Amino acid sequence: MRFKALVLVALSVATMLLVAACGGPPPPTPPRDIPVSAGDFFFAPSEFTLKAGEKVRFLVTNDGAVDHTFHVLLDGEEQGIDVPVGAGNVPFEFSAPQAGTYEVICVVPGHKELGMVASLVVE
Ligand SMILES: [Cu+2]
Repeated sequence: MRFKALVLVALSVATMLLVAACGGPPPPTPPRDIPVSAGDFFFAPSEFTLKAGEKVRFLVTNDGAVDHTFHVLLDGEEQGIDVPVGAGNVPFEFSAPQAGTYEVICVVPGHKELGMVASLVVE
């Protein structure tokens, strides 16, 4: 009788573990949205803060009269983000692999010099 109870408990525990294991990994967390205004000639906000490895989604809206771009650089090196910002809202995802102060610029000639620079601080 005691052995039967023990077997039942063991089976119950095994079943619970099996059910828990079949649940699979939790669904991925959606990226954090960061709205950005690209105007003539600025980015607003002009500073962003995120964590290394955090997935964010920039929602860049061109609020100016001319085309702009959104480039991310670290120590002058392009980080694979080369987004033209024409009319409308341009969403794209970004994840900074390492901590540091990245630079966001518009590469249309003259725009960076006119103030299209933002700082992206990755902690
Ligand atoms: Cu621009």
